Amino acid sequence: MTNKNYKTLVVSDVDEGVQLVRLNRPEALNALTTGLLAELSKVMDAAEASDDIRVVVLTGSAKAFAAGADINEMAERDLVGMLNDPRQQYWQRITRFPKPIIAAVNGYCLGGGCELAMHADILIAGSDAQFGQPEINLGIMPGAGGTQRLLKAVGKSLTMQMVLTGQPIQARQAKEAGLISEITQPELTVSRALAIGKVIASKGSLAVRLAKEAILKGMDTDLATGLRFERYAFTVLAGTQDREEGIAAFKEKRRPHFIGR
Ligand code: CO8
Repeated sequence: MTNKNYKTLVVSDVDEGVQLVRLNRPEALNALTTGLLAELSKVMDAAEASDDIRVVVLTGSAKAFAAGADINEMAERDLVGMLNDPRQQYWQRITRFPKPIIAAVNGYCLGGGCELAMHADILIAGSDAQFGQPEINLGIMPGAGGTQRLLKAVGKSLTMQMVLTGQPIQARQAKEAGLISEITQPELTVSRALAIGKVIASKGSLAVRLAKEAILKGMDTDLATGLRFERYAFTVLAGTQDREEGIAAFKEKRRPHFIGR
């Protein structure tokens, strides 16, 4: 079953705690319009509020995860339009999403599309995927994290090469560089992402949330601050029923049943 209330997304029913969201602008290789980002933001609001949704899997089509920001729309925005760009709040919405996001990437993953994929916590890709920041070919540069998140994921040299030449890398190089964690056959990317999502969804949601927060904290802080946050988060979990259940289940040699408390 899918939700038909979106123009640019296909949102599937939640399955074992995982919601699949498919970008759906086939006429433009899923180029990201303001409307698409607004819809995605709305989906994120609903997913955050829902206890049933533990993980979101974000995907595109077989040909493209997303080929970037919509260039036609971008062309209409001048400097003032950019300063007042409503898309900033939508990107922020995705950044602040507290539950895990898995990007299942096939085909072109370029510009804003690559930046969107890098908002995910786990990226997996089909062997035919290609990742790039081609903005330089348009006389501009990445504007939604492409210089920063890519740098943290793959380091300075490859980031410079990708951003300054505009040339994409293939899935294999993306895996070697640490941008993605797994390569699959293209037709299996989504099912593999859903399977990973279901494993995560079976864990204690408080532990998942705090672990995600701690890892992201480590992306943009010094080690001592990151370790302090980890220690606090670890300590907070000592007060949860899920911790008691996890330890009891281990001792009783059974599967834990976590309740998110
Ligand atoms: N925007 C709008 N339309 C697009 C885009 C795009 N980014 N990419 C593809 N399309 C459209 C094409 O215009 C074409 O439409 P039509 O059939 O009406 O002519 C249709 O999708 C199919 O595309 P192609 O015919 O070009 O397909 P090909 O298989 O020949 O080529 C490519 C595929 C190589 C991906 C090619 O389409 C391409 O180079 N696309 C543009 C890639 C690009 O430059 N992306 C970066 C865009 S800029 C950006 O992302 C900045 C982000 C900043 C975010 C800041 C937020 C605040």
